[in-house]
Amino acid sequence: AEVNRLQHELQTLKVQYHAEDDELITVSEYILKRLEQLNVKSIFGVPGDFNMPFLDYIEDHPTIEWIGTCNELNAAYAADGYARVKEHSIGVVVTTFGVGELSAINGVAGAFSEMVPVLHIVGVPSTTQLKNKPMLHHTLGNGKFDVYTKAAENVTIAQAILMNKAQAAVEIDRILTECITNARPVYLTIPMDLTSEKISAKRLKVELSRAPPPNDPNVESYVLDEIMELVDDAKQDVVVLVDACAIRHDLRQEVDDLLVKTRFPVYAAPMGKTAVSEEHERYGGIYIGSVTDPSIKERVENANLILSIGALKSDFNTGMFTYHIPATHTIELHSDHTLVRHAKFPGIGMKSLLPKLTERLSKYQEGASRIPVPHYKLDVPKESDDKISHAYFWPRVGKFFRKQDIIVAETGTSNFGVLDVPMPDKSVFVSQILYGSIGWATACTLGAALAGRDKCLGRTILFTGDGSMQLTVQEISTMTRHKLTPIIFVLNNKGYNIERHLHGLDRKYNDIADWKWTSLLTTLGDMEGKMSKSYMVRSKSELNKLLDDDEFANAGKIQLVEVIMDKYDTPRALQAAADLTAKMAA
Ligand code: TPP
Repeated sequence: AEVNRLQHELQTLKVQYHAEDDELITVSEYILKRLEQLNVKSIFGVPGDFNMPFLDYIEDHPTIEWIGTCNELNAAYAADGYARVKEHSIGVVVTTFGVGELSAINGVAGAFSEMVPVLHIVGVPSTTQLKNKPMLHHTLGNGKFDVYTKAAENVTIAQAILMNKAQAAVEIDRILTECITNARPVYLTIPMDLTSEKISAKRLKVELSRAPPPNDPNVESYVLDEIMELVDDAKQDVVVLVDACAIRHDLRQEVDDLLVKTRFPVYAAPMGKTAVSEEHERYGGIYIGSVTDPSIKERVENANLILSIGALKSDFNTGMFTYHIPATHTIELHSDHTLVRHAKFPGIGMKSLLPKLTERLSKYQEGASRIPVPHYKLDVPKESDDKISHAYFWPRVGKFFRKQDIIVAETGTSNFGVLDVPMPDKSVFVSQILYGSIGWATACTLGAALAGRDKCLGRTILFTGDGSMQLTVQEISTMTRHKLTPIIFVLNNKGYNIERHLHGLDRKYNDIADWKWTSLLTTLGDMEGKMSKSYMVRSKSELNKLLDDDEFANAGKIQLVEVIMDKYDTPRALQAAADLTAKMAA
């Protein structure tokens, strides 16, 4: 808290130092200017009478585009997807008071859970109305105007409830700084009458700091010595395990440097997939505790020491908590603390610790290089029938992936199936393994594709189940409207396959209504049928023919592939996780 206060003071002093002129701008312009500095180019949401005065400013903005979605939940999911793919930026969702914000809250909660920086802006009644509390539309009719904010407090790390213009800039900067330094959602309400109020633009001259609080140098140096001692004892038999927070806290470069300078073997947890290039010569595959491919499992668990970077130890991310690695063999680097065996060092964050550690560890390079890391690959199996099984499908689509593809996978068989598939260098894997709200992936794809467009990445490829897609399917129309060209694979296995394997294999509640999937694109946006193409594949031969077709691979239009699969067939990793879940519950 003290460090934050000092940083805040420093920021204020810098502002005063730069305050040679005092240009006035509106509160709305101030917010948009900050978002521009954070490299935001798309804002998602749904209009409402309480937010439209602010939307005018977005619509008139030269570089930020308003992406109107079909509902607010999807807007929040899209903002989450945008932030994940864009990196060094944030996702922004704008909703209206009550009805809009409550719809978005599940999406914001997912961003909280998975540590994604999202700003949720809510247009609220005027400051006079907020004080007098008349029985306005969108209220509960009981005069309680703060209920929605109270709900938001549970899924955001900072809130700014603007009630006057005097503190507006300071408040906006405070929550945005929290958002970017902690990689978590924040909440901002703008009363209608404040949108056009004029405030000083002075603070904008200094960009917001992304730097985490500095480590105490004495403690940091002690931690480094402790780690070095353990690595010595381990005789350089060290394995690096990289996870979600290495991506969220912007450590890709630092991790790459560590691998170059030490040549330690590296593995990834599911949520850390593609944090390190899966084509890296020291990359050995995905580690998921007992769910891991046996040859990989042994190499990780037999190492003398594990250097874990950015771990997020949720059930599905750890193979239902089955890491067979004793704490005495583990060093864990986190954004705000370090664990050396059983000792915890609060306030020692990995962003500044890791580069120093890398320098000191580089002396092990020669020894570590001698530890072999078999290149992880997944062959397409030979199967006697022509049905598209999971065992066949995932390695086969793996061959279709290219450098810089963005690969989005939905909760369900997709999330588990795709884990085993090696992905090309510079590809980006996006999934919601901890929060697991179905429907997320489809709307996330909208944001991911827009961020991919900003960054000139490759194709956006979505894998989703028929059940999940029924929750958020409307957002396909927003993709078409903005000329985005994702490839959408819908796995049609007649319902909730993952749920069948967890409980109620043949229960009717795990069945869903059948849809004509191949008509969706022309119903949802591409009415003339010129901007999209849809396919159904029922057999291995049809699948292969499609995936080998250059026109399909480079279509430059939105495409949907309905993949017909067996109702009960499921990926290896999902079966293993389901078995462990059953054991845990017994
Ligand atoms: N509602 C939400 C919002 N999120 C959830 N995770 C669930 C319900 C419970 N749930 C988890 S997976 C799933 C359900 C209902 C079914 C997914 O089915 P589908 O998308 O068809 O994928 P499949 O496993 O068949 O590939």
